[in-house]
Amino acid sequence: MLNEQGLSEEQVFSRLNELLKNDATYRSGHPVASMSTIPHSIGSKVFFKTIEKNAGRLHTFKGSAQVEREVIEMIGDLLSLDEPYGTTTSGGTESNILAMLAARESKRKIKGTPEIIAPKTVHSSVDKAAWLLGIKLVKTGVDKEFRGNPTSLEKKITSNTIGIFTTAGTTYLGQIDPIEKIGEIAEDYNLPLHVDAAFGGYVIPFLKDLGIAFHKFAFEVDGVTSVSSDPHKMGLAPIPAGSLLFREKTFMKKITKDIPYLQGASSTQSTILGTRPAGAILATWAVMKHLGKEGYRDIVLECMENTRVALDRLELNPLLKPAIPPVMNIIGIESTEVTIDYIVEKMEQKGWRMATSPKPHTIRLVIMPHVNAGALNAFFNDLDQVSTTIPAD
Ligand code: 0PR
Repeated sequence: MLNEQGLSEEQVFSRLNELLKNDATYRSGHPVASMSTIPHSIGSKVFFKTIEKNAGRLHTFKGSAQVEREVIEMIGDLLSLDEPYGTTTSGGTESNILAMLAARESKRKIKGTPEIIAPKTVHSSVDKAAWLLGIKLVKTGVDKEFRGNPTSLEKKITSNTIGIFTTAGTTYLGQIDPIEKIGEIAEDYNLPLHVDAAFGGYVIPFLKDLGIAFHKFAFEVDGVTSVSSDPHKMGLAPIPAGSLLFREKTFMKKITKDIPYLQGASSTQSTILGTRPAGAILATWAVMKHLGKEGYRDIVLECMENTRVALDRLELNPLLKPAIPPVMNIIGIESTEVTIDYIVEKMEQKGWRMATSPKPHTIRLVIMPHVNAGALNAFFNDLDQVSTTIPAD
């Protein structure tokens, strides 16, 4: 109910703080399955200072328009694209919807319902995009390590296929699809290929720099048409910050709509949202400029070292094991004795905010920067106890 008379600031804060006691805080280390984290402090500062700016009105906020272009260029640098066409978005969901829209609007004439083919490990936002855009999402098989199977994918191509979606850093296991092989298929059939690197976009380039792993996943693969990558995940920007980059201008044009009553840069929009916070874009710019490649490399190294801490703890528990050797800072944990549901119930009672994945049925750990060695050890102390306590019949 909206009160008739306003409350004092003090009353408002006191009531709000009471309500927010139920929120987990990143500082506690408890959200161990979140892809967000504490934004870098420079990002928070810029965000608060620029809170009233609207990126849906880039004619009014011309400086912000320039900053957005520079953000796209910096992300292009990470994704091996010198001349990127693209836009910032509110996150991975919006980017996937826009990438699918670009494929739909670029399609040659087809008779039936347009189809997008994707390994079954794609994020649920790809299902959402297909649902919104009237597209049939055809899901294909994965190998033993949950990477998309190119042969299974190629077999599903029909005259109604309008594009292929893949993932670099899957939500459940952090796995990377064989983008190079799938890129060849996309080229052979002249189909647009989207890579959802919402999570992996700020991880995979640095795994390479660190000599940990080398994956071709973005525009260095010829067949790739578009890549999404989220600053508000491993990019350490405040929410909502996503991005979608295209290799060619024609695809960008397919998602651009005229807004005839507005002037200059405001007279077209390439996002789903109209009014949208420029603050998140400006904060992304500040965080990226401030950290540089070196700063991100250090963060990824720390997350990978903490992933090792988690793996070492897992090895000590004979009843738990990782579903696959982790590719990045995401681990899916399988339990051999006690059911995942039981473990989740007991861990939630202990105050952990748990997440599971269906296939393979695992407990999901995302080792973000706030999930430090201390938080991990506290988590595993509880997990060891719960996973080795067989429930009574
Ligand atoms: N792509 C991948 C690979 C993702 O993991 C996520 C987020 C997205 C796209 C969507 O990103 P946004 O949340 O920025 O739109 N996955 C998160 C997770 O599973 C959050 C999430 C979960 C978002 C379910 C949407 C959703 O329906 O932790």
